[in-house]
Amino acid sequence: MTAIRNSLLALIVLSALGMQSANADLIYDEAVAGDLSDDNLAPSLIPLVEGSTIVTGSTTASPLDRDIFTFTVPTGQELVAVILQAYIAGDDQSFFAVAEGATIASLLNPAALLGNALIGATPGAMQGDDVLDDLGALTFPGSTGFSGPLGPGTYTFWIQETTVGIREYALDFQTRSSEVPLPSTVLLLLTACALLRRKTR
Ligand SMILES: [Ca+2]
Ligand SMILES: [Ca+2]
Repeated sequence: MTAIRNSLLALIVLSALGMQSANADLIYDEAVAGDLSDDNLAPSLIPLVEGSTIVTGSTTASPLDRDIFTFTVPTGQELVAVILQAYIAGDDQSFFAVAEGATIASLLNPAALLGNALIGATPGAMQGDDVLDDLGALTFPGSTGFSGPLGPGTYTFWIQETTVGIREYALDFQTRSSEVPLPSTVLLLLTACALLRRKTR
């Protein structure tokens, strides 16, 4: 009976830890981890966590500093929002784009992009707004376009200031599980607790 009780306790602890990690934030800060790649064929690799993955950095047109990074949305998850958490730029805006895959084949051909937008200055794409829908709606024609969340797969993002000055940004990439709803986890915990109570009587 002790073995069963220990197993159930381990199950409860592991489930609780799993719930905690699902809510943890991950932050990639250029000030700590270094400038994000300028190379569309060799983007920086960002580890993605379920919940919030925050990428913060800066971009300038001169000297040129474009920031290009890639991550994979795992099976069973989806990217539901990209919040422009911070944007310090006065009244200007920056170019933001996404491509499918671990590279962007061309920075000159919009057909290489899944989505593109100018973010930071127009209603709905300002600080505090979700800009994922703006990417899908396309500021510049010629890219694929999309609507709704982005499903499992590898994506490469590109943010770049194209006029004078430095643009400081923080983007919150929000993912959630598309397969295991929270009530199932709660149900598992309740079942484990009920079994434990019965076994210890
Ligand atoms: Ca940068
Ligand atoms: Ca860069």
